[in-house]
Amino acid sequence: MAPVKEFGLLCLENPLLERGVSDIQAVGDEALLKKYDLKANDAILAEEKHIPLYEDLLNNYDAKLIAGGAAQNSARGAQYMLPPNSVVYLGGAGDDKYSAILHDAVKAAGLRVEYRVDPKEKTGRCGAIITGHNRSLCTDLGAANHYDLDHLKKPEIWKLVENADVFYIGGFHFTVCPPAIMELAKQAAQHNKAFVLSLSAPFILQFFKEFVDASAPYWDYIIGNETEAAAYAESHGLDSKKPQDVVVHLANLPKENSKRKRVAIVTQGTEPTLVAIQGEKTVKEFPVHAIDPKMINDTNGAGDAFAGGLLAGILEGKPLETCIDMGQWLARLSIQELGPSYPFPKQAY
Ligand code: 26A
Repeated sequence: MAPVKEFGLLCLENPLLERGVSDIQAVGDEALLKKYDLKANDAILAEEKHIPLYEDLLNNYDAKLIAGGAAQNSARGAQYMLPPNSVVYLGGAGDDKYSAILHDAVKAAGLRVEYRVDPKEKTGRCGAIITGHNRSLCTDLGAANHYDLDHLKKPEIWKLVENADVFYIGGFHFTVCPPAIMELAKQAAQHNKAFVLSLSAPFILQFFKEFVDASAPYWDYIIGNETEAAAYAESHGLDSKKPQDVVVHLANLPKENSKRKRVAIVTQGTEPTLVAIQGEKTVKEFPVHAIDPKMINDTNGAGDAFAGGLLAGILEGKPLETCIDMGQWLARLSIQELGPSYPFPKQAY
């Protein structure tokens, strides 16, 4: 097999530093959800009332600081499975001690980041409250919300774009800079590169539908979980919300680059992953890599890890079945760690 091209995978989204508390103090966590009016299983943007949460987590709940941001988790995951210098990640960060922590974390993971550094805004924050298998994520984007097209078009960044063969966009970026997403989408279609998008969260499909739809013709791979598939069906008025039907619908939406058949993937927690290919009626099912529930530490970021493994396979030009399996392998590793991370010393696929 041909060696993997340096920085062949380019990812874009919102770098965040996570403050995570998990189950250890189950009662405390329930109370915390109530205090800030958060659902046990959700991912939302912070409102005014949520802002004190971040200090509260650090001061009163012994929260751990963890590198986060969904696509940055996937980028670290893909790099985990690939030769050194395979992945580069773009997003907006501040010039503060929190961005320094992020830099250290990604350096340890071997991930190259090119942040747009905002001199005034704080690095983005995410409160992660884990109760059982639920995770409540509350994000204050800060500097991540200021990513812009100017950064993407800087000659040294654009060179990275032109060099890459695979683009991965976390759907959470639809809240930030749709023009940057579209720029990468068009670059992919023009040069027959792979454009991979994750739907990220139900609220993206509710409130950012027009941007999602504008990018749809460019999707070569579209990834979502069962709740995102249902949210897509709801916001688009589909007859069926069954993931088996939604995945076929997604695969067969109109497509710009006819040289690649679209692949749509819907994960369903411990249930089999569903895969539909454009033009094919049958939905393929791939069982997850089973794990003893006692071994599960934290399912936050399982979907990000899945995307990371899948992306590593796509970049290496592996068959689709292998790409899916690589995603499930990495997800299984990640849920045994605290937060969206991967075990060291490294394990080999
Ligand atoms: C714009 N929003 C809400 C977000 C996020 C986010 N990453 C980017 N943008 N909200 C939560 N996350 C990340 O999702 C991961 C789990 O899938 C969290 O940082 C968490 O690591």
